[in-house]
Amino acid sequence: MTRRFYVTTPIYYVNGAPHIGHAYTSIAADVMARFHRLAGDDVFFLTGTDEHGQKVEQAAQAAGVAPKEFADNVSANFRSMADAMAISYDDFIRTTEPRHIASAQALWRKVADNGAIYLDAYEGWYALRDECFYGEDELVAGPDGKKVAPTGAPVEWVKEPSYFFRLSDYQDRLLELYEQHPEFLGPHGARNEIISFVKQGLRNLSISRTSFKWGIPVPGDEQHVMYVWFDALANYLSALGYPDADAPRMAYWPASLHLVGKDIARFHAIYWPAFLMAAGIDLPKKVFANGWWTIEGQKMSKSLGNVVDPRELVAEFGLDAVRFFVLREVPFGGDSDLSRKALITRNNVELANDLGNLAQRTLSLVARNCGGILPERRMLTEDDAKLLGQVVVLPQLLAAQFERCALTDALEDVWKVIRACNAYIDHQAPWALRKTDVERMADVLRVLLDALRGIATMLQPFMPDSMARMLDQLGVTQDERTFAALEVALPGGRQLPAPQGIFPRYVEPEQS
Ligand code: ME8
Repeated sequence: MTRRFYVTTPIYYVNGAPHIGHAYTSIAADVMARFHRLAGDDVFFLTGTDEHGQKVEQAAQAAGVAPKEFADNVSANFRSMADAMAISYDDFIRTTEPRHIASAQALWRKVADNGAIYLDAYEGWYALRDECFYGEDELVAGPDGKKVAPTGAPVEWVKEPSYFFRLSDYQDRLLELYEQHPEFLGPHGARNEIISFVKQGLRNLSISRTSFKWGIPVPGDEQHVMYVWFDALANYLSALGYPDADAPRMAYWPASLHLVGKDIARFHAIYWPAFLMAAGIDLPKKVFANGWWTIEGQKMSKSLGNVVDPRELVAEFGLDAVRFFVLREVPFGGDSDLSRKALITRNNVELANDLGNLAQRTLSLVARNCGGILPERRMLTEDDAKLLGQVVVLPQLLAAQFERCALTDALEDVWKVIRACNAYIDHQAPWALRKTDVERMADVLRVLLDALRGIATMLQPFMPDSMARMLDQLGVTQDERTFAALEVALPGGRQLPAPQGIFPRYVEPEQS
């Protein structure tokens, strides 16, 4: 039976332009979606924009445009960033769309009908930047001695009528969820943090605001708009057609994976499952939090002027070099630093040298010495079998790594094989065999071509464009690019196209 795989990115706030941090989570989710498609799963991949709330309203005011018009522009920018990064989303949800508004209201009604919402008044701290309520005990001293949120965001005292969600009723069930399903939340650091936060005791959550208008009206009480996080989290269901149980996309629920940044783990691992429990809806299978990027050692911020638009990096280094770098540089889930030097080194050492040269050397030997024709697969020597044995297990090995969101480890598994191929080609020296044993030369080249096919197939999710070009050069047809297709050897005799370099070395332009 085909397995369904529903993966989501956060929906991004439209209060500012997209940057490399946003692109990062989307690239990781894209790699997961592409991997599962190639594994034969039925994939639904959702991304989009989070357009309501006070933060967006204020950004629109500052720009002197109406919130909807502002959101239209920034949302289009996020979509074009996703397209530029080759994010293969199946749908792009916007929270200002009527389908989302109706769905979020239906979810609210369901939760309210089940008795989990009541009207009261909120008095407490709110951090606009985080769109988050904080308890007095969570605040810390800021640089000027003033109280700030644990994230460093300024807080203000808010006092207004509000609907509340009975979050405290769900404390035990949430702890049970983390306990019984250790795979629900990762990585370990985020899991431990959330568990200890919940163990300290959950307060009921204010889920509506009356002091501004830019939000989804609370059903039955138009004085209130929904708290932006209730609205935003509902996107994962609204895109599927909730509450229409017969909507074909509802078959994708529960989500297989919500990929988020570590800053918003709390909302996804506490609030979201609690809302769903209250509504009687199945819980997502997994929430995984990626780490944080700094730029040349510094936090990215508008005031420092170091906000990196991923499209600028792509223009300079190429898309696949950027996609590769962000997932290769640090174990997925950990924090990392984006530096030009590290990006160039990864590109030159691992892409241009380890992989690009291997392909180029092999393919040019085939072009020169075999007339560009794919040699037959014949008897394998022990060395051949050992190398190909490492390739054959890659789909299984990577599936296990993907299951635990270990994207960097998955790349390392492939690179081990690439390094083994380089050792093999140096040891077998097919260029020398040309003079002594032409048949053995053809066998060695065939082994290398098969290994490269396996490597390129497994790397497609990470670097779709360059691996498509590599597979073209290896004579692999479109139908032969799935993981399952690797089980069938290509028939010899195919004419391969003329080899062309795939990963150029990056040379810093001369400073004048
Ligand atoms: O939080 N490093 O939207 P947002 C790594 N609308 N990832 C980063 C990053 C960085 N420096 N900066 C941003 C919101 N991200 C809500 C989400 S979901 C129902 C609602 C990524 O625009 C990371 O995934 O602030 C983070 O969680 C997300 O962008 C926050 O985007």
